[in-house]
Amino acid sequence: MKIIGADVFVTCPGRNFVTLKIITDEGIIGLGDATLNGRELAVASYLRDHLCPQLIGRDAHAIEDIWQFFYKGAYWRRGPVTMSAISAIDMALWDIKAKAAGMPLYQLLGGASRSGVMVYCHCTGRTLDEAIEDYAKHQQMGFKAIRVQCGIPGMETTYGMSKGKGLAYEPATKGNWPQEQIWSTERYLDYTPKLFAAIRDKFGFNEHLLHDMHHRLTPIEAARFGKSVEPYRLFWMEDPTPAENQACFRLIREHTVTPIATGEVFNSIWDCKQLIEEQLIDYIRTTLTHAGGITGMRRIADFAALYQVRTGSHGPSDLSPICMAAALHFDLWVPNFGVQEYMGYSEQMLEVFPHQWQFEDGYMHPGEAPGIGIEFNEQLAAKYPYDPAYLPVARLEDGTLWNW
Ligand code: KDG
Ligand code: MG
Repeated sequence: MKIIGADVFVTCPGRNFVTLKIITDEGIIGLGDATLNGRELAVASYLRDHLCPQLIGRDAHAIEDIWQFFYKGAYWRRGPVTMSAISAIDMALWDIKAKAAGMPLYQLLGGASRSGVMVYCHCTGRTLDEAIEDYAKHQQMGFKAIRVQCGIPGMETTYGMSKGKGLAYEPATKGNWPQEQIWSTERYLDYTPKLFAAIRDKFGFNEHLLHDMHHRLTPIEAARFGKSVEPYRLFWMEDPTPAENQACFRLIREHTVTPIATGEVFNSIWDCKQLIEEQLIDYIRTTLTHAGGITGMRRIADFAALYQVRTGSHGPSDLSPICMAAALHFDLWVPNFGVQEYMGYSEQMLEVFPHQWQFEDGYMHPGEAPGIGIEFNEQLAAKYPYDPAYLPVARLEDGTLWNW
């Protein structure tokens, strides 16, 4: 089966998504997600100008060879732009292979290891009371795992805080420049344990409680945080400190048993190596869209399994529904599955990407359609052209640029 076409679409049905469509001479098409929030056009160009022309004429079944060709063959390895492009190609080719086999992708990977995929949702609020209200809403929807974030007194806004009551969290702002936000570690460290105390006090310990620190703390601050929240038994604390220097996590580990998740910004197995090998984390957050598609993620998950590290893939709504659909197949199969993030999508987004997945009582299932079970409505997508938007940057109160 030969590849005869590869098209790239950048569409904004509320958020910018980069979609790759691979066409074969047998009429089977595959879809891949190449979205890199705030850098969409760079990935679209990498695909359009460099990789797509080199796909034409290749055997669509040769997934591993194509992956290796683009990974090793560029000479310049890794990096988010390169790896998002490779990931989209890989996802689209697995979609094609599974469609050709007449099977849902999870069957091709080895079959289901569980009956459903536990997903965690986002609970947010400008205040603690709003967060409690939002938690109750998500609990009623059946979620078994809930991430909790809220506004912090003395800070105008913070990571994970919704812009208005009842609104879903949206970090990016439209325009050509990132918004600047002020961050205070001291205020955060003092206030956040009160949020967990209030949630556990009101709702008990029935749901898994998760929290994202979004790379804001130093290792010793993260250690203090993890230790101080142990009574609330978090499922995980996410991205406690930036992970470029992986040895930093050792200090956190020495002080707390609060489980640690990291890796949403990683794009290869090499980014995870020391963290996994030295058992410095409990959950690896790499995603299909940024860490090499099914081919890259399968290698990371198998390596992680040796050290009892489980998967907890990134699944914000700034990755397209194509990534979500494929992730559910991966999650249903992967033996060392932990949890899957599911932020959800607007009606408008789901109209552009009609999907097969189902949600019931806190668990999701990718459905039984051959392939990854997602479509792309090109005509509708064309009505929503690219609209520049950027993630914010953070500064300390004295103006020093910090980690957002
Ligand atoms: O584009 C950046 C977002 O995907 C990220 O901020 C979301 O941290 C995130 C999460 O855990 O979902
Ligand atoms: Mg995160």
